[in-house]
Amino acid sequence: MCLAPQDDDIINRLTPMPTDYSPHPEHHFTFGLWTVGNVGRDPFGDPVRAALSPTRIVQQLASLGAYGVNLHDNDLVPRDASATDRDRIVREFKNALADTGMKVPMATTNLFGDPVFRDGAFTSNDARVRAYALQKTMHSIDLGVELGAETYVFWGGREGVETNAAKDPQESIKWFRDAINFLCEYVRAQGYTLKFALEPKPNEPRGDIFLPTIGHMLAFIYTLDHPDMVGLNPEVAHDTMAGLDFSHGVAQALEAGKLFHIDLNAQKPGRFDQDLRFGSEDLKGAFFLVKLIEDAKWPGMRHFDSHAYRTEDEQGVWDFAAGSMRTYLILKEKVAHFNADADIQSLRDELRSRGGNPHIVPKFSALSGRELKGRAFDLDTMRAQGYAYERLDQLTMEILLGVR
Ligand code: GCO
Ligand code: MN
Ligand code: MN
Repeated sequence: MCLAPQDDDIINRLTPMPTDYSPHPEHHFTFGLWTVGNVGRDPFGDPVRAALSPTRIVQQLASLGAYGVNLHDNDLVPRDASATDRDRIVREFKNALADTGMKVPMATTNLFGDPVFRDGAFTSNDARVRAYALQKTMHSIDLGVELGAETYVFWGGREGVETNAAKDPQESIKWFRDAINFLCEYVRAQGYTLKFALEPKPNEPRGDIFLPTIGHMLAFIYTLDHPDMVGLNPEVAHDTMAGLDFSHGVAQALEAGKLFHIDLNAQKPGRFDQDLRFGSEDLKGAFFLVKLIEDAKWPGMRHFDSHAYRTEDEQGVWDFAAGSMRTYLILKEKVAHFNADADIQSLRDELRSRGGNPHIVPKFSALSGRELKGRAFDLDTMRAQGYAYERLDQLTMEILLGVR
């Protein structure tokens, strides 16, 4: 087959497609207060932007078409706020939510900023720190539920080591398990319907973080007392930092019914945690991620855990936010093109029907085992045949490049 377009294709291409990439609440786009609120501090430099108030963030994101905002306890209520201050801040924030219709679908705890967590929270060597981390998380869960959160994220950025002389890694896993079990019981005792989403990351800020990948976390979940309450919050950048194919990890979580939340951003491999705008690196990876999520009709939140370049002023922050959602919607449209592309689909159909009956390897029985042992294969033909993946990938690239 050649790549020359048919007449119909040329006509289709000349007819402008109705394109509307404007985000709306039903797209379920969310941002963290800490993401658009990022002031551009880095290990080498001071903040470059003024802090934005949570109410301003809510109003701006609502006007851009987002569904909601997510938060750490201390993104909203400062660490040293009095009880009266806390109530006032929460009241004002709730008013902004009510005025705009914005939701808070996810909440989480800051278990990394306070120097008390320098050796971790649930896995600190100091038992008092482990207890304080539980206390802080219980209060933060109450806040999240008060704001309507249905998912509660655990990102253990400080749960790790720089030197393996510091901790017994088996004991650390047990401490982490004890903490999650304790908090599951707390949620049940309060009568909350909250689900937990664990977020793996291989390193940064710790030299090495425990439970570093989706696979590690998934295996860990099944050792918990209430595995049904606990799933995953995977993040593009984190698996990319580990050199893994993110969409494969997400697929495994989806297939297990454990994709409870997702952190979308972009990242160059082999770098520090960049938190780049979704789709701005590895466009093909972003495309196959959107394809996976959209084809599965996954109902969850499309959460952007990323921030504007440090070069930006406030306008750049809103450009970043609008761009994140727009890129997702453009890729969603590309997915529809891919799924409707006759050449691509016929190649895929041919691949899937190759070898005849897809159940050619039956469930084991004494009979099927005996039959398979005796079957003759035409190995020469099977060895000689190519898979046309070059052509398939080129067609995919041409969709992404906008010429198909
Ligand atoms: C990171 C993490 C965090 C978490 C956040 C919510 O690399 O810093 O991705 O942004 O997602 O703390 O739990
Ligand atoms: Mn991250
Ligand atoms: Mn994250």
